[in-house]
Amino acid sequence: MNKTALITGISGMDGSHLADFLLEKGYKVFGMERRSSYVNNINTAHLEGKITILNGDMTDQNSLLRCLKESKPDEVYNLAAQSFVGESWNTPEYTSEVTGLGVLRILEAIREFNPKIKFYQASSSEMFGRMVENPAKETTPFYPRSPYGVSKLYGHWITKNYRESYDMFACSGILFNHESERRGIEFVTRKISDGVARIKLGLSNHITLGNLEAKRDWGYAPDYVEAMWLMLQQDIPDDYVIATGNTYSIREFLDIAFKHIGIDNWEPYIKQDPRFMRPAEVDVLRGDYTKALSNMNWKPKTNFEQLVKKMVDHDLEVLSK
Ligand code: NAP
Ligand code: G4F
Repeated sequence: MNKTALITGISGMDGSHLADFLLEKGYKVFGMERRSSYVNNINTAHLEGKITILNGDMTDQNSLLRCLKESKPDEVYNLAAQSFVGESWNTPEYTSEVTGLGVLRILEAIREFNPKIKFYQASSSEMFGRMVENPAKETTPFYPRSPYGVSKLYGHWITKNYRESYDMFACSGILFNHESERRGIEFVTRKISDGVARIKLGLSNHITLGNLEAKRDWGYAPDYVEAMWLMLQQDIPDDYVIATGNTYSIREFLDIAFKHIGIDNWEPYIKQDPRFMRPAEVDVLRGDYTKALSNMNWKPKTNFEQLVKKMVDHDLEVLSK
């Protein structure tokens, strides 16, 4: 019989890619989104009629229980979060409520409704922060550097705690940065691909950024949602690092993006603004996905250059229209 999945954060980048992936697998998909006066369906318009949308909020316990009752899922993927690291210094309490305590709320709802439901938690490489070990693996000690990273750490440990306390099938994917054409415009990769496309089309003459030296282990989101699903198909619930094993700076991202539109000397197009600098920076991230490869046969399919070009090409196409 076909399985049913409930995805929180359906309107986000990962939520929409995961829905595409699960529909291909024959799942019945429910997506939870929060209701507001403004409909954010930019990533989900193509899913209309294919999935069922439920309204709920990570800060509202009863709404989570209701979403479970209405969807009766076999698997829950908790992707909802205040996911923007920079914003987490402006709204640390709210970020903790949604990104940290929200995980506890949904675990409690599952425990009450049906503890047999398999649960995926979207943990983050931001939990490694200062990177005590490079590359980081599942056993590397955590050292978060933002209210977001600290909130994710709570979500990570409470997921492990519910697994151990109540024998629940609860897994955390410690995902390193992953991007796609559906990435939110505030994140540095999409800001660059959009900015570069605007420059190419004569719609702008600069991009304003913060720290160009930071390095990230960037993968492609559609590759990464497969890993989320694989974790819930294993015999034993466990936590996995999902990464590419490579790290590149913002400068290197800019270099490929600008060269792709025929500009070699891109520095004059960049303005730097302290508004985009962070009170505490994560200088470098790099992950070791050996465990995911050995246990689940997962590996990334898209390399850095392909990722950058896909994003720029997409923004060129969208803006040209
Ligand atoms: P995203 O595009 O920012 O999506 C976040 C989703 O959470 C959006 O659908 C958002 O809905 C929803 N949300 C926010 N606050 C909510 C609330 N109070 N109640 C219900 N829903 C709420 O993030 P993403 O990049 O797809 O990432 C998915 C998850 O993976 C997040 O938990 C993120 O922290 C984590 N993660 C991401 C990466 C990465 O590199 N992308 C790496 C590691 C971990 P609205 O549309 O209403 O705002
Ligand atoms: O694109 P970012 O905002 O992503 P960040 O902080 O790495 O967080 C993303 O990845 C995490 C996984 O490691 C996720 F958990 C999280 O939810 C999110 O998806 O910033 C990347 C780097 C930072 O070092 C930042 O300081 O880019 C630098 N940066 C430089 N200029 C900028 C800018 N970041 C943003 N957002 N905007 C800029 O103008």
